[in-house]
Amino acid sequence: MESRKFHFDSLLTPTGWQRDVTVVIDSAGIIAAIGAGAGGEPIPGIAVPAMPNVHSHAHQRFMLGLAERAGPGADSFWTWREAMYGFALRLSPDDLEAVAAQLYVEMLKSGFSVVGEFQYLHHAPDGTPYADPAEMSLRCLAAAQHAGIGITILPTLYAFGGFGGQDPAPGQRRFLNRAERFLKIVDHLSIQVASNSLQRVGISPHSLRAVTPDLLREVIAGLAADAPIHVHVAEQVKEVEDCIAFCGRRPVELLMKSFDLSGRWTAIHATHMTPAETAALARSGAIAGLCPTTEANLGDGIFPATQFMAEAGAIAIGSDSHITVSPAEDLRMLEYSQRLRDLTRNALAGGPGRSTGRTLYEAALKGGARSMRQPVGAIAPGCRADITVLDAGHPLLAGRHEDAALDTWIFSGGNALVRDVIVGGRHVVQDRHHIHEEQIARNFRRALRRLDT
Ligand code: NGQ
Ligand code: ZN
Repeated sequence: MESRKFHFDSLLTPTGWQRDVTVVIDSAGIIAAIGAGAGGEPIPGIAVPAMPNVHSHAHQRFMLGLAERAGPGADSFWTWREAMYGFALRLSPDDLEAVAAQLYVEMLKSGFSVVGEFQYLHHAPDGTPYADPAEMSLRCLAAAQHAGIGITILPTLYAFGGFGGQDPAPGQRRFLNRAERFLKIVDHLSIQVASNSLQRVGISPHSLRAVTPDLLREVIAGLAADAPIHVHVAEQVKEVEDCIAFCGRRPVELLMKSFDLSGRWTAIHATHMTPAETAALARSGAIAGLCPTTEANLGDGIFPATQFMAEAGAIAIGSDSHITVSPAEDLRMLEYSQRLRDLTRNALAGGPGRSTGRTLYEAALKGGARSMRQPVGAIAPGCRADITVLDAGHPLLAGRHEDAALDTWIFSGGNALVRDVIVGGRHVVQDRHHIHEEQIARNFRRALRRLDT
């Protein structure tokens, strides 16, 4: 790619809002300089760093709208999970690639620029590995490449059906690996991403239900020292109860006792914590990967965000099941969950006079970049040029500037306000249109017809 220059009317930098600025991007898609005044291609609107989406299960995109019907018995996370397994058993590699590409276009159009793909459909529907055991994760990389989104691929380590090494259920057969084959998948993906500046590799031990600490330690010993590690933890009350019955400790306690958590770790959900666990997780430097719209959809509970953020805990957001794909809506739901619980307003603003949207947006940028381990999350020299531009001409933004515009996006306008998105200097969403959206949508519809939903 050639080096490029874009001009923005209004831009959020680490030192605050700037007006009338030109961003110079080098041929590798990295920001070389930010300067005052005109020059370069004008992109009208309000520019902010694009948001990382740290938690995605791409395959779940294809069951949207099909799990919101009641019964026969009482509905719960666990009955949803059974339904999800049924869908997961049907996707071929071609289907997954088509579904993921469509999802990634939707992410880009909502203002995300990099995705953490927590990918656990490794094998054929009967549980037999594909000729290349990394096949399904490679399809996610191909989909990301086609869509032009950054990706941290996190192949999932999954070996057991419950705490203490229980046998897996038949519906989990596509997910299963032990250390040796799992590390082959990681190695193959590492070779694949080596020359791609938008892609990197980490791992995702599914949960302390699906891996034992010993198995996970064995795998970590075989990884690059800085590879990110994402793990689901303490999402459901039953999971907490089962963990206590198994070992006398709660899941977050067990995780922190078994591993030396640090900024390399992202704890997904961490919904059910005591105040002592909340403080300890915040101090550990691990990122809390929150998925507020999915957590609401699945009836998980409310993350203790007021305490966690007051203790300087790092947060990031993810669209997880993709029930909605929208950084604005996930941040809004996070804030509203605290308001509904505590009967307050501006629960997470972080101090008098501060904008709630700005505080949350900047926290999720910083935590998201660390969680993805990619040079994103800020419009500053040395960072990748991942930029989301809001439509200043939209009536909702009339007379709204800077923090008030950000708050209007997050609390009122949502995805409808996103006009342009740049990833690594490439202008992939232009005036609400993704450069490959027709072809990707065609492939997606074809896959859906094949799957006959
Ligand atoms: C998942 N989803 O892996 O897709 C999980 C459900 C489980 C969320 N936790 C399965 N939201 O946790 O066992
Ligand atoms: Zn998940």
